[in-house]
Amino acid sequence: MNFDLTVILPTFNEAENIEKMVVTVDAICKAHNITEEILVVDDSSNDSTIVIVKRLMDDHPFLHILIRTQNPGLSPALYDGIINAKADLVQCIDCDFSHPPEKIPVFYHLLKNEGYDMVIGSRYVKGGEVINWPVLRMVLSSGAALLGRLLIPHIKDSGSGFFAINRNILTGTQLSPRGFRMGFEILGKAHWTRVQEIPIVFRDREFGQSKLKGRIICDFLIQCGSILHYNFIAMKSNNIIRAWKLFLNS
Ligand SMILES: Nc1nc2c(ncn2[C@@H]2O[C@H](COP(=O)(O)OP(=O)(O)OP(=O)(O)O)[C@@H](O)[C@H]2O)c(=O)[nH]1
Ligand SMILES: [Mg+2]
Repeated sequence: MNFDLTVILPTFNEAENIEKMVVTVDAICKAHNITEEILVVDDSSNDSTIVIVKRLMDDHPFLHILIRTQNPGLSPALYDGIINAKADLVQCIDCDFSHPPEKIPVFYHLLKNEGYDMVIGSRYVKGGEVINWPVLRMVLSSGAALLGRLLIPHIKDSGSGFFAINRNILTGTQLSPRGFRMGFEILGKAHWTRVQEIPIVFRDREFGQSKLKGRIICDFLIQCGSILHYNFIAMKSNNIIRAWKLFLNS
């Protein structure tokens, strides 16, 4: 079967959200004539997430699951999902309704019909917003976004987990996925030409528990070092210079 789009749902213990996410994403795609694969990438959840997905797979032929047993983490899971997707156009979206699934057709249109390489759902462009975050979370996220802008200045929300790519831009790149910011890894290393941010309203999860840990800050700093090394020491990319030129010309 040919799929227009693969929607990746990364999961770790999302039993309270997974079924509703699958049903919602499918309804939105069907309403927009998008033939989608939904690929759940699970890091061996110890709740009933996997059981629920396997049950849903019986009557949802477009639903697949990848169960990972090594190197757990959101970015490594997204990377495996991108590699194993059946479509070249790939959408990543958190499985807790923090990212609005109804925006998926907008991402798809920009990739498919407008030829963008990457589309980012941004909390920090005009019209974007975060609802119900504690102050500390807001400060940490804004600080990370600012640090991200030192490397990729023309993108305001490089750390957003709600993004879509044409995965052909990964050909020949050597990514080192770690932490929570897979989109930033792609911006720092992959062969993109046209990237677009669209505003999204990010809502705190209603059900299930956050998997965010303090270690994520450390992971992000290591990732910044890795992108700097990739661009200026290994000389495998000139994305930082290109991003600065785009920023200064905008
Ligand atoms: N496969 C996999 N998915 C993960 C892992 N950690 C988090 N996720 C998923 O990635 C998405 C984002 O994780 P969250 O815990 O919601 O992180 P967050 O949105 O920054 O935190 P909250 O605002 O508290 O929800 C969710 O769908 C999680 O289930 C992991 O180690 N492996
Ligand atoms: Mg979340």
